[in-house]
Amino acid sequence: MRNGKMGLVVWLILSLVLKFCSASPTSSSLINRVGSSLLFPVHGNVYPTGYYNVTLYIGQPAKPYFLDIDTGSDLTWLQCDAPCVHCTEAPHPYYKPNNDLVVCKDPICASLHAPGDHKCPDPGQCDYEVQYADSGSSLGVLVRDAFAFNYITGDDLIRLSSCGYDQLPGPSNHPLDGILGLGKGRSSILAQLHSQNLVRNVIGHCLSGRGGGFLFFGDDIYDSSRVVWTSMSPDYTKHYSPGVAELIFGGKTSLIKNLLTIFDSGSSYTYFNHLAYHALTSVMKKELSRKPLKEAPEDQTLPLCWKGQKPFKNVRDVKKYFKSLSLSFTHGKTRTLFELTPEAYLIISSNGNVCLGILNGSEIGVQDVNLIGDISMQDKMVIYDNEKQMIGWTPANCDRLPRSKYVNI
Ligand SMILES: *[C@@H]1O[C@H](CO)[C@@H](O)[C@H](O)[C@H]1NC(C)=O
Ligand SMILES: CC(=O)N[C@H]1CO[C@H](CO)[C@@H](O)[C@@H]1O
Repeated sequence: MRNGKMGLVVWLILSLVLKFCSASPTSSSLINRVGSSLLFPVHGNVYPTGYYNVTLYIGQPAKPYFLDIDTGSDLTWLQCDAPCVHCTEAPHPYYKPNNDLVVCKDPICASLHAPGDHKCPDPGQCDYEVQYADSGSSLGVLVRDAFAFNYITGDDLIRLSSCGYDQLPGPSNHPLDGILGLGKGRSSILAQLHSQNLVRNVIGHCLSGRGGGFLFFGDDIYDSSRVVWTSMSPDYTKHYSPGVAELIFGGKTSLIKNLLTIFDSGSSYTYFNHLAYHALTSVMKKELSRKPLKEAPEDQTLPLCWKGQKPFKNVRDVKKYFKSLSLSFTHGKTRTLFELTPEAYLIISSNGNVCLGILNGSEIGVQDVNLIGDISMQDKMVIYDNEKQMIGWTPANCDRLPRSKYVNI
């Protein structure tokens, strides 16, 4: 889910079809081998950049595009030259759609629309409108195109090209070419890779608090026994949600129960509904009134900032004034905790103040769900296993790519 403002735009949506570019006789057996992963280095940070991006090569010939990684939506979008209305400045020339439009009758097109809402004013194309949580909608058409990547299993490098996908432009404050939709819907890139038997139906990311990190498809770059797992909620099928959580302050005080949460890498910050936000900020303000920190309303970086005697450089400088938070998920008799240390909810602004990176979701129109954004997922491997219907996390050093028996792009 992206929270940036979006206008009405003509977007291009690509549908993924994998093809071998240089099929060697052994390729297909390697590709079908279970236990392979695709690994992508990630760039960016929560602050000041505000997103994490990967580079994908799309089209024939393949051209690079920087895409925001978003586990909160399914469609992958590029700003495109269709022509583009309301497009924003992008790092690369706009994608030029090929002529391989997905037709309206195509099942993938039907899967993007609610039943009964799938109309075909122009049978030759699949129109799509995406509604964002906070603002307006974006329009697009579905196109098939190739998407090239290097795929390594063992010591073998296989170059594939696969057909792109749904393209959508980045929100206006993000100088990117588009969004990589990593959700669990049928149109997601993961579903497409999985349906080609390339990888298990699992994705994960490791976002470093120092910037950068990696994204992976497949299930063999982590040790499952070290991961804390919780079930995905069967009631909430659109997003990666472990269901409802209890928010706990300082290890013992229960602030609020029944917070429906989703893990959303497309959101830089974490968003709580106004009740939880109110409960949290009240208790924090009370705690801090006894500490040498003063509210700094003049700092517009985020809604709530505090200043110290001297400018701060790092969250480590202020950690002692803040308590940990945790989200507790209960499924049957099992209780799992997702811990938020101060690093997982604070940033240091360019003015040297410390600011709360948990925001009031009601202000951007997100009220029913609570979004666990990038800030709270830093320095953890977060894994979305659609086969077991589990979400898992484990502390990790995201600065180093996992040892590359696996991939690199
Ligand atoms: C959160 O946002 C809503 C909507 O703008 C507002 O009514 C509410 O007062 C805000 N809550 C806090 C604690 O700031
Ligand atoms: C705009 C932006 O931050 N782009 C980065 C996206 O990732 C690539 C590497 O994959 C970087 O080189 C870009 O600077």
